[in-house]
Amino acid sequence: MTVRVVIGLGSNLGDRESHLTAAIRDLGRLGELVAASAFYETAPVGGPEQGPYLNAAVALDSNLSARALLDECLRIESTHGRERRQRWGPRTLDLDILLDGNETIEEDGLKVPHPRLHERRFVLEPLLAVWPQATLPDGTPVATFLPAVADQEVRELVPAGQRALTLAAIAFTAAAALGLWWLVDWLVG
Ligand code: A4P
Ligand code: MG
Repeated sequence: MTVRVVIGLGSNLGDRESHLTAAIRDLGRLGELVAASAFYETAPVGGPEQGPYLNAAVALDSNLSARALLDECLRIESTHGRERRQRWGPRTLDLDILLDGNETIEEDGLKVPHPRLHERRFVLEPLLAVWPQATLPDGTPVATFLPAVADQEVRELVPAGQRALTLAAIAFTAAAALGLWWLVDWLVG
């Protein structure tokens, strides 16, 4: 049976953007990629002193079991040189199954929904970007958790292409305004 799955991605070691971009491509092979969020620059939560993270999320429609998805996530992490030295320590790539349809799983080494999902803005923002209507298995809308974590530092990154377009639009508007002003000045004068 195909269900909607959300996987959270995080990286704060090496070329963070490349790790996330490649991992999104790999995750897309585990089902039908419904949506991928923007990247978010986020302050580390918990663990030792470490650099800022890039976080993101993808929504997939997949017929893989949660256990098979976890195995795939661990495999993808290891292709990105993921090492486990300390809990919540810096990592090249972390993939967490946040939601798996309406399933609740409490097994050894696999807990879904992700147990800390509701207390982390770096998880909630990208999750809601790919699935605004997401709910926990008990029906609670995920969006209801956001206000309580509003003080955590999370900044959505504008993709380079979009930034270039915005700058070009500003430059064009300024040039047009200047041209108009010059024309009016010339006509009146
Ligand atoms: N595991 C159990 N449930 C799941 C699940 N739903 N998805 C098991 C994925 N894995 C799950 O994870 C340890 C084990 O959790 C896995 O082997 C799997 O069997 P890990 O990735 O080795 O260790 P970890 O990530 O250090 O531990 P944990 O408790 O999963 O940490 P979190 O909760 O993922 O937090 N700050 C920012 N800004 N951004 C971050 O991405 N990430 C963390 C890690 C801390 N602070 C952060 C971020
Ligand atoms: Mg993890």
